[in-house]
Amino acid sequence: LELESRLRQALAQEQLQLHYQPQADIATGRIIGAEALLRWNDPQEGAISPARFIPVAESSGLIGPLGEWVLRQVCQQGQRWLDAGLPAITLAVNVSPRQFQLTDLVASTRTALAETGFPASQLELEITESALAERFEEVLKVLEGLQGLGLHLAVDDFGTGYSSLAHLKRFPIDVLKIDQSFIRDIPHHCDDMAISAAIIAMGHSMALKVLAEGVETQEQLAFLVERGCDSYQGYLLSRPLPAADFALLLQKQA
Ligand code: G
Ligand code: G
Ligand code: MN
Ligand code: NA
Repeated sequence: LELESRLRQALAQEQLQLHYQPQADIATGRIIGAEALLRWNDPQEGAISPARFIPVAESSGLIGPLGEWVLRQVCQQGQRWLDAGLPAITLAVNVSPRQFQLTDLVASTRTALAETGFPASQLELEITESALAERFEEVLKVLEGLQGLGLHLAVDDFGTGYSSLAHLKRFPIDVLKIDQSFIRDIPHHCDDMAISAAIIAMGHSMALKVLAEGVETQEQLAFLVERGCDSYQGYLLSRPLPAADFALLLQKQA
């Protein structure tokens, strides 16, 4: 079967899983959130990366129901953790630009929150910077609708997408996520250090929080601490974890 039909089946038969990558406060080192990342274990092929199947889902339109499934799963999981007495943290969900066009993102998010009881204030949607570069008025309307639900908005892969600062200023954004490509070569690349420092300073001057992605070494973390970055995620802290493992980690620090 083609990838698209297999993905359709996997979604229907609940063969998709979400893993959770911890995000920590830079000053205290405490876990304050997690990014939900899709995992697909195909019976024949083994693990298939979202980098491969998300584009297929986007071009086939399957991203609509798939995106709704992810939102609902994450809200349900988050509410279960709250019910189990785990500390309140933010759960971040990746949103594809196609979900803006194909679905009523505001309505499906409102439904996921209402049906699971998960507090909107603990949900964060990640929009890639490139998605913000197109159809300004349409995107603005959706983001304002999402903000009206009380959730948070993060710009994913920031620094790679050519969004204009004039536009960025008008979007109701809470967090910039520095793309991992700028973190990878710290402290060996002066340009990357300059870019990362500039993003932190710019974000703060716009009253945004800044999170660094892809942090793998103590040196990278030390640089980010020195520059006043707010939070980070990456293999140094933890890889994306199955839900049960993430819950154990969260419980340990409670
Ligand atoms: O987890 P990994 O690094 O393999 O993810 C690869 C890419 O797939 C990343 O760009 C990530 O944002 C994207 N991705 C992972 N999970 C989801 C999801 O639930 N929805 C969307 N739209 N993209 C996702
Ligand atoms: O595009 P987005 O930022 O959503 O993608 C996140 C991707 O980055 C996920 O696939 C995740 O598995 C991966 N990732 C997370 N932390 C690290 C890291 O420290 N190093 C590398 N190379 N990849 C990471
Ligand atoms: Mn992301
Ligand atoms: Na990213």
